[in-house]
Amino acid sequence: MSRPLIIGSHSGPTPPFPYLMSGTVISGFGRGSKELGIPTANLPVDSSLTPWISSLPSGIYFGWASLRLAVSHPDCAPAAGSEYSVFPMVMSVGYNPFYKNTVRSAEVHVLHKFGADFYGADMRLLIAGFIREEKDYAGLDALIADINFDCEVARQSLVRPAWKPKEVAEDGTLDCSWLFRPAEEGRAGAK
Ligand code: ADP
Ligand code: RBF
Ligand code: MG
Repeated sequence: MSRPLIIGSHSGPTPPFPYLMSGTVISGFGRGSKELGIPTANLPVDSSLTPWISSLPSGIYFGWASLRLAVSHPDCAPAAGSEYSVFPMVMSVGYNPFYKNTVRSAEVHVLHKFGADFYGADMRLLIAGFIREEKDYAGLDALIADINFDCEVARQSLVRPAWKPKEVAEDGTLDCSWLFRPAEEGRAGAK
């Protein structure tokens, strides 16, 4: 079934978006997603850290990921005056019906080819929009094809000016200052 490549209004995210989430990158299910070409950085699903997470519908989302990478990390390229490097992302929240998980997970595929892992890094997310519900599939190839399509949706949707992360929001641009803020101020204002 065909679905749209571009999601959301040309004037930017609309309520209830954006959602802001943060956490430390933890180990996931260890299913070898990396070998499939789709590594996912997992965040704890913890309602004491992210109060709204239990009411967020399960599904596939897109937006921006901000990573506080060690200075020695090959991809450490922080924005001016910030410790955080910002990349587009796609994200799955839920029970992965294809794998029938019993625990709800939040996992982020960052749209960047990394030279090294970043387990333990502080990650902030700006979830800008909803792509689709989670699905079950007849086989792994169909799941991978759908995820690759999600990546293209994220790229094409986020390249529009009103969806790009600007440290200081200009007229009509998305306020993403939270993605760049110093570590100790990160939680203030998180929705
Ligand atoms: P796990 O089951 O532990 O989550 P994955 O196979 O999903 O293992 O790999 C996830 C790890 O791969 C991340 O925690 C991160 O350190 C690393 N990684 C490398 N490139 C990416 C990327 N583009 N997006 C997300 N994680 C990546
Ligand atoms: N798992 C599912 O069971 N159904 C899905 O529809 C689904 N969609 C995903 C979309 C994206 C963008 C990402 C990053 C993951 C998705 N997953 C889904 C989770 C996937 O099964 C998990 O990352 C596996 O570990 C990949 O092998
Ligand atoms: Mg993972």
